Order: sequence, then C-alpha cells, then structure tokens
Amino acid sequence: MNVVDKVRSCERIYLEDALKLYELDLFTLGELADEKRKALHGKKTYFNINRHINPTNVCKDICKFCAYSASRKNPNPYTMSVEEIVDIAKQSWENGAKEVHIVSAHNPEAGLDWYLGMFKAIKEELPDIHIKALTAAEVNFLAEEYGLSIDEILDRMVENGVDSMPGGGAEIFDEKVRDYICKGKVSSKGWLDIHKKWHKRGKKSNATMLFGHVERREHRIDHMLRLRDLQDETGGFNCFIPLVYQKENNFLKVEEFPTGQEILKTMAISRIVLDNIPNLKAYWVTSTINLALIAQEYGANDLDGTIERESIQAAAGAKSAYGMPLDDFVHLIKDSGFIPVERDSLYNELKVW
Ligand code: V47
Repeated sequence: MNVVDKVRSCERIYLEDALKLYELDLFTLGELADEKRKALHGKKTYFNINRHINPTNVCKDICKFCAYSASRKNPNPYTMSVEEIVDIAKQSWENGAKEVHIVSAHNPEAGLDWYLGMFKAIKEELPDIHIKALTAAEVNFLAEEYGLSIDEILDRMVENGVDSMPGGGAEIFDEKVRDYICKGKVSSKGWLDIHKKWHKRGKKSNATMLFGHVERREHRIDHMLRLRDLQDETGGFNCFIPLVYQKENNFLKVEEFPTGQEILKTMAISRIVLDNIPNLKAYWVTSTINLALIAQEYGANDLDGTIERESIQAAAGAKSAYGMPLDDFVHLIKDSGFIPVERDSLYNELKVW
C-alpha cells in the first residue's frame, strides 16, 4: 500500500513512511492532514484568552537557541516579585484572561518558595484562573537545585495550585542534536518521565518541538514518535505545538531556515503521525499569524491565544511582545474561513465567536 492509502485507511505511520510524506506535493499532504483535522474538529479553530508571564530571565543553563536568558545575550536581567506577578494576573483576569501561562528561566537565586509560592498567591486572589506553569525543564531544574525528587516537585505544584503543564523544554529529543543545542538541560528521557508522572496524577500537559535549526526531518519524526508512545500509555497530552526556531540574538549557527512549505509540511505530518493527540497548535508567535492561518488547512485546529505579553520568542525576533487583540484574532480566524471557538485550558468549549 502506498503512503497516501495508508494514511487514508488510518494505518499508523512510522519513520520511513513519515519521511515519504515529506516527499509528497504540498497540496496532497495538506489534503490528507485536513481530512484528519475535519474528522476531529470540522472547521472549528480553538483559541483562548490568556496571559503569558515570564517572571525571571536569569538562567543557569546555556541553551544555544535562547535569546531570552540574561546570562547570554540579553543585557537586562530581571526577577519579578510575587506581588508583581499576582498584580499582572489580576489585571489580566479583569481583562478577560482565563489562563496564566507562566514560564521562567532556571534562576538559582530565586528560591523554591518563590517558584512555587507565586502559584499559591495567584490562586488565593483568583481561585478560578487556570494556572499552566513550569515546563519539565524547570521541574527538573528545581528538583536538582533543591535536592528533591521529581515526584516531590510535582506534588508541590499540585498543592500550590498548578493546573496543567506547558509543553516547553522538549526542543528535539534526539540525544546528539539535544546535546549540541542545549547540553545540561533536562534529558529527553527526563522530559518524558516528568510528563508521564504528571499524567499519572490525572493532570494534562502539552508537548512542543523546536524545529527549523540544525535538526533534520528524521529527528522531527523521531520526536513525534517518542511523544506518540507516551501518549499511548497515558493519554495526558492535550496538544502538540511545533515551534518554529527564531533566529535573532542567540548562539546557534544555522545555515538554512525552513521555507513556508517545509513548516506547513511539518504541521501536516504532525497531524498525521500524532494520531493520538487531539489538538495541533499553530503557535502564531513563531510561525507568524499569516502562516498560522494557512496552517488551519494543513492540520492545525488551535492558534493558542491572545497572550498579552511574551518575552521568550520576542527576544529572538518574533513579533509577539504585546500579544494579539481579541478582536483581530477572532476576525482573522473568521475571515480565513474557519469558526473561532474560545476554549478553556483543557479544551472545553466556552463560546463560538
Ligand atoms: O521550550 C526558546 C522555545 C519554549 C526560542 O504549552 C524558542 O501551550 C523559537 O514552550 N525560537 C517555551 N522558540 C515556550 C513554550 C510554549 C509556548 C506556547 C505555548 C505553549 C503551551 C508552550 O520556547 C522553549 C523553547 O523551545 N524557544 N528560544 C527561539 N529562539
């Protein structure tokens, strides 16, 4: 059976066939991914009203792709106080945000109480806001820095009010590529184990993949397959997010950047290979909003959110520092022929706009 027929008859796709999918013309591949998307979500595109908070950029790690860390190229180190973080969350809640997405650098000076206490303080003021916080890389950092087990950190996250985990820190699982781009950070196995333990607590998380730098196509597929295996076991991933590498202000030497076609193909193949993860997010911050809108026809059914502020990718060149106004977001989705559906952080539908 050829690969197109295999996809249409819902056979599982492994490395060799996934690489063949890259060789298809963009339209055929798009059609296949769109069939999968439509079967699950029709013409609905999910988004949420959220606020990203990046409370510190002081980091002991040295990821080559990172422009955000103040230990590398960013000349402005900062660490917010818990009061500042709570104030931001309150302001955003008043503006309609239902989720705070909180991701920090690995700051050895901040202290465990600061890392975990901010969640408790937010929940005391805003018991109904959803806290999506701490990547597996941060969890690993906290466990190592403070001599606790991963289980202890995860338990304390739950006690302090973290509702779900974001997908950051996954980068690329292939060990050679990972060593080259972010040596010293959580290992691939470590990242997957942390999410597995989180899922075992009945909690949900997301998974990212940073692509378009020094990795090759087979590394992307290997990354997806490792996620698919874990998802078979736990069912805890809500969403897969392929992050397009942003090239400014960092130390990663990249010769060739992916074309729009390569990005769309990667989205489409994610939709096909990750047959057990229901949502595929075209994160407009890294793909640009234009390509994210087109990605809706290549398997993507989620565009993340209004964000309000974003510092990590903005430091590397993305046009995301001030998020996207709700009105623009809704109109762009509608005008591109899809149905904007506001969701909560766990993909329950809140409102069809
Ligand atoms: O893991 C760092 C990435 C991630 C660059 O779970 C870069 O809903 C591109 O994980 N170019 C953090 N990306 C952000 C993240 C995320 C974002 C949106 C939604 C969710 C979610 C998660 O940012 C890191 C890293 O892979 N990153 N530098 C860069 N130069």
